[in-house]
This record gives sequence, structure tokens and C-alpha cells, in this order.
Amino acid sequence: MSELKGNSIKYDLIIDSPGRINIIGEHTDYNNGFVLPTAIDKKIEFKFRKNGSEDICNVYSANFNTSFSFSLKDVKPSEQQWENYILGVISGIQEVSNKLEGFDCVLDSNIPVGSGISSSAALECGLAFGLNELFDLGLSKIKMVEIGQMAEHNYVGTKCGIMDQFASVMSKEGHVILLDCQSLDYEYVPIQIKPYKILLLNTNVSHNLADGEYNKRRAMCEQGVTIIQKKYPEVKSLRDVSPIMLTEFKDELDEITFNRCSYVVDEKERVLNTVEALKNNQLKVMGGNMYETHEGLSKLYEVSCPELDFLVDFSKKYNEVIGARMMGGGFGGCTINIIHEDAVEEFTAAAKKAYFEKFNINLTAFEANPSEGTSIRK
Ligand code: GAF
Repeated sequence: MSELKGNSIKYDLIIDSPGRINIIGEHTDYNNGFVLPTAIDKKIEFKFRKNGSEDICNVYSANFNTSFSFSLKDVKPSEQQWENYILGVISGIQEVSNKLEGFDCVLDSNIPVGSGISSSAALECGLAFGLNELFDLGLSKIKMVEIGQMAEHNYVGTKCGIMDQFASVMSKEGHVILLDCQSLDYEYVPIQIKPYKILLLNTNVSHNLADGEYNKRRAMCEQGVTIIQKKYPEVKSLRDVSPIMLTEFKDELDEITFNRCSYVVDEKERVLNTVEALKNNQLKVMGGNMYETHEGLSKLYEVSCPELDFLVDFSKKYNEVIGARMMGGGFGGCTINIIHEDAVEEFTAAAKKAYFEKFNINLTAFEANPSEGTSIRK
């Protein structure tokens, strides 16, 4: 296995698989709502080669300097969580194809793990994409997206929606994707926001209650739907519920479930409103919506944390920041900020200083540029 590390080895194929941002539409994907994500210029590089074996596969992660091997004849969940992202994808491919054979794969990533920009989807989708190419599996892009999502459900244990995998595979440079998570219809919307930039501030915290809490949020939304269905049987998900309809259930739903549902139905409207604003270059409207989203995620959906709230509040002191919010599943990771290009340097330095003073943790910051989805390196 150690020879896999060698740079002199010849690989058959190199794949770049990106992380993603999401302008707005958080925790809406598994409620069949809308999202507005895109891939960014942070990615995992995969080098692949066939190794001539019928079934033995070797995977090496350069970042963690760790490797593992498995047989295609015996794919099952592992105790090592990172291996499950890989094994889950292999298992998903085996459900639809018997063409896999032994391969070697070397991974090298510049996506910060646990930062809410979905290194996990990049891992799942890059693997599916690469193996599809290497073994000529004939999988459609949507099939690869679904295989990635199911790896997360069945092997990792997070009942995630489809946004991250969809963004990782389907994105187009310079655009965000308006994705309808119910029909999977989508539209590429240009994102030309000059003189503004997209700046991510990474709290560098990842509170470990995240996974269980994510699944609990999903279950609560489904519970809410079950109660609403007693009066409105045609309602299939929170996608079908308007803010006014929801108020009819204020007494029937317990307060926490009501708050969770209330955030989701409002967020659905905010995504559509934000797309119109973006198309009409009303960037301050877009930014205002992002602040509202953060408020909902923090107070009603309760997936924020003190570090994220601090950074969003801090951004409000700067007129040059027109919108900010926590991004992704929550409980840590990054905030996404829309900031005037002239203010990036000063704001970043001030945020780093204030954050360190408050939490004794180093903040990291980087600009995110809407980029192409998973692709073969030419
Ligand atoms: C995580 C999940 F993987 C996504 O499906 C999505 O629900 C997101 O959290 C919240 O919007 O990234």
C-alpha cells in the first residue's frame, strides 16, 4: 500500500471533485423545498488506476496519511467513519452494476473537513464519478448523485438531503443552481455579484452532537407533516405547506416542532425571493434574506452555535457586508458572507482578532468562487 503514495506511479485517471457553498435554502432539501448551491474552487483530487486484481481495492488518503484495503466480494460498513463514505459508494454501485474490479485510489484534498462545505459529498461523488469512468459503468450523473446520498444514509448514518451531492456533480462555473428538491428540476442562475465577493469564515469548530441532531430535525419536520396531513391529506411534505396554513396548527404542534416547521416554510419562500433578487441584481435584498435565514436557523431551527452567531453578529457592524449566515448542516463550520471587495482584507483581519479574543480559536477565511462540478482532469 505504501507504494500508492509514490508520485512516480502512473495513474489511469485524475478526477477533481469540489466542495460546495449554498447561498440560501438550508435544511430545505429533505423537506422537498428549494436550494441555491454551487461547487467552489476547493476540491478533492482522486488518482485512479486499475490494479489487475479481480476484487482487491486500495485507498490512500494523503491528508490523513492513512490507507485501507477491502474486497469487492465483502463490502460492509466499517468502524472507521471515513471508510464508510467509500464503502457506501461501492455498495451503491454494486446494486446497479457488476463491472467493478480491483483499483487503487489516492485522495488529496484542500477542503477543510467539518467546515460545512461538504467534503463528504465531494468524496462520495468523486469516487462514483471516477469509477464510472475507469470501468465504463454507464451511470448517469443523477445516479451518481443518488449513490452518494445513499452512501451517507446507509453507511454513514446521516439522513441527508440531495443538495450537497447534486451541487458537487452538477455545478457550472459562474452559476448557482436553483434546485427543486422534489422534482429535481433545476436552473443555472448566473452569479455575477461584482464588486461583492463571497467570503467564507471557518469557525474551526465542529460540535460533535451534529449528526444525531441533524436526523432529529428531519424527524421533527416529518412529525409535523403527519399532524398537518390529518386535516390536509394532500400535503406530502413541508414543501406543500404555506406559512398561513401552518398557523392553523399552532396549538396542535408542540412549540419546538412548530418552530422547526415554521423556519422551513419561511425558508422555502426566501429561496424563491432571493433568486428573483439575484436575477435583478438586488444584492442587498439577497443579503437581507441571508440574515433572516440565519435568524431562523439560530432561533427556530436551533442548528447554530455561539461561534457562528458571533460571526454573523460581528458582520453586521460592517456596512460593506450585505449578508451573512451560517451555512450547511450547522453546529460549527463556516459562515458565508457577501462583502464588498474593498473591505475583504480589513474585515477578515478584524473578524480574526475579535474571534480569537472571544473564543481563543483561530478563525480561517477564504474566498469562494462558483466553479465547475466534478470533472476529469485534462
Ligand atoms: C447537510 C446535508 F448533507 C444537506 O443535505 C443539507 O440538508 C444541509 O446539511 C442543510 O441544508 O449539508
